[in-house]
Amino acid sequence: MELSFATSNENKVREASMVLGRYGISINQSPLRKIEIQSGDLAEIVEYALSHLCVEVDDLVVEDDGLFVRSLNGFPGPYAAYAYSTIGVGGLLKLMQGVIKEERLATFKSVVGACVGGRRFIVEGAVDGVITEEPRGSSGFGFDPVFSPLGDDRTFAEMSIEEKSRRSHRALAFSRLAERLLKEGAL
Ligand code: ITT
Repeated sequence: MELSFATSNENKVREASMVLGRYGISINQSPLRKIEIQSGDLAEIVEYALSHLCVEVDDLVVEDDGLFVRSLNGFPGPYAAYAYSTIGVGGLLKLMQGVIKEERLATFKSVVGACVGGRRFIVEGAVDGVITEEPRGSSGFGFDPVFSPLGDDRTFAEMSIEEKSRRSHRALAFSRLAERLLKEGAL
């Protein structure tokens, strides 16, 4: 089966493709874009986007992510894309200057929504980690150079895409989607 991913971010497609490929599902980037409402709740953003896109198309996927930094009371949360394009990685590190290692906890969350065979599916994945004191690595995208998942000293940007696509919030959400589709006979 083949799904279309309505996203402007080709890195997301590459990672999702690695995860879904393990289940025999292929995915391509769709030129359609999700309408993104302002909400603190990623699932609400995804549900709204699906409610518009799924009227016209089927076998479609959307994803919304957030980066929740504990010492910043959850900022940037669902505004991670805006924070990345405005203050960037450097700005985030500046905001966290003086925050000690033990208090640099953060969570990456992914909510993935799909309409397949006329049915809607919403799944989530989250991974806890720390915001490093300086950027490391050149793989991946966005905040990857400063996010290090708990239990590993490396940042996501120091891992291959193959490895990140086994451990990330996106990896969890897309494997959950594949499992739901298989379990509910939607493929
Ligand atoms: P869409 O077209 O799918 O919306 P986007 O990149 O704008 O693509 P989001 O709205 O979900 O995606 O924004 C999430 C932002 O969070 C993204 O732009 C990155 O800056 C950051 N982000 C999300 N997942 C990430 C990951 O795996 N690694 C690093 N940064 C990530």
